[in-house]
Amino acid sequence: MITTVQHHLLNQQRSVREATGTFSRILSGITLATKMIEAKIRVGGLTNVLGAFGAVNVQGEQQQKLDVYANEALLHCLGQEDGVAALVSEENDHPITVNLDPEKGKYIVVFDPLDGSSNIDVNVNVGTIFSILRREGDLTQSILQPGYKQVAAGYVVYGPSTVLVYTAGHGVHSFVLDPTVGAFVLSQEQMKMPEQGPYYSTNEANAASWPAEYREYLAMLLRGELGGKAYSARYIGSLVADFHRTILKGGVFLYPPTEKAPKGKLRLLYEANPLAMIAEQAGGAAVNGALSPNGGRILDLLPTDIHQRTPLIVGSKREVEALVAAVRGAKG
Ligand code: AHM
Ligand code: MG
Repeated sequence: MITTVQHHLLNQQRSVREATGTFSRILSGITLATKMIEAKIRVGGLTNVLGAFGAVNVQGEQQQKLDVYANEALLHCLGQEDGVAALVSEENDHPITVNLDPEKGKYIVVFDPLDGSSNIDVNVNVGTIFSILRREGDLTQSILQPGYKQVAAGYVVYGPSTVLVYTAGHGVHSFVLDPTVGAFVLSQEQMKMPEQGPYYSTNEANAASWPAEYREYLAMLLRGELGGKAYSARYIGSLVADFHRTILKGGVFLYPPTEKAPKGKLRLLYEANPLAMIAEQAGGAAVNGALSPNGGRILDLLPTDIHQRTPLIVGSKREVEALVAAVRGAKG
């Protein structure tokens, strides 16, 4: 039997008494937008969608950069939904309000329309990341909720196949886009991240400017002191793709603070939070490496700005716990 993502969500929602269908419609809006994005990516080189925004193509039309297109697709597919109070995008400086009627606009959707943009022009995996929050009174306060309050989170990775992974707080499920019917079809329910894995994933070119404890942590992984086997490296430079490998194979992805980006590079609301929720739901962990007993659990951080950055260490439990111990050992 084929189960589409819409069926899957409806089945899950049946157990929620007050479910009105709004949430399912929002997810449909997201999946429609990601199908539009994937269709553009598939023919990228053919239709002049690659390259700099602002350039004019051979037909004399304005070329549209793929991340601008991706943003517009999401704004279009979600901007007409009554149940959406506001949309927050990496591509927009400010939230876009949709329906401020408190009786109707119950959700806020936060997204990174096309993550890994440096990979767009070289035909390497990119992705879309999203997070759904419940509006609780004041809009700004609702947008700046800590990640543990997310109602749902997910991502789509545009790779050799297009895969959607989402959680609504009851496990993590993955779907593959079947291009022949245009539907995301269930491929795995209740995904679990291995407790430990073979890979570390980081931009090692930054290592000289990381805090020393991160270099020591990496050296420990390379010496095989965690679990007996030396780790191997994998780094794509697209967070969604690096995370997707980590959830399937186990290991750790880390983007520590650097001299250039002392607060980290990745964004809390639409990169770290959704992936942290998915990681935890799959049995993994995500921290920012703070010197606190839980190592700065990502989902506990209280955002102060919609585009706020954070260091991110996410992956299998064993590796994330070892990082927290390394930070505490160095500074504690
Ligand atoms: P983007 O949202 O502008 O694409 O930036 C985020 C990306 C992530 O996908 C990836 O993990 C990271 O930046 C790579 O950064 P770096 O090139 O510094 O290694
Ligand atoms: Mg991004």
